[in-house]
Amino acid sequence: MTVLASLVAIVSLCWGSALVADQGTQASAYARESRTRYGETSPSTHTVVMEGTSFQPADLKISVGDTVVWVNKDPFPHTATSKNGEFDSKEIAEGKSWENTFKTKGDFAYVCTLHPPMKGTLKVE
Ligand SMILES: [Cu+2]
Repeated sequence: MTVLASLVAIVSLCWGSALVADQGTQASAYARESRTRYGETSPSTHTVVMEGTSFQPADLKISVGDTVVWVNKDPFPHTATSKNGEFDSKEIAEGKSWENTFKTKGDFAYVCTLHPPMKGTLKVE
């Protein structure tokens, strides 16, 4: 083998391993991206506005792990109190909010204990 041939052999060996390493990096980067894009969706936060003595939206569907924030825009207090005792905001003063993260599935009917006709439903699935 000539010196030149050896050099070429060495260079192509290095080149080859560099290419393999690069492909590996790209593959793991792609895997990371795929997980983010196609895997379990990250928890989200939903807002229910309390205004005009009503919940808006009155009916809400969320996923397990999501958070709901009740925001009181009325000039008097409200509550978000589930009928089965799963959650209770207690009084949310004017301009204040209360949030809860839901970790179990279920259908929850809730009311404002201060204004019983003020009703909502929350579906956690
Ligand atoms: Cu109320």
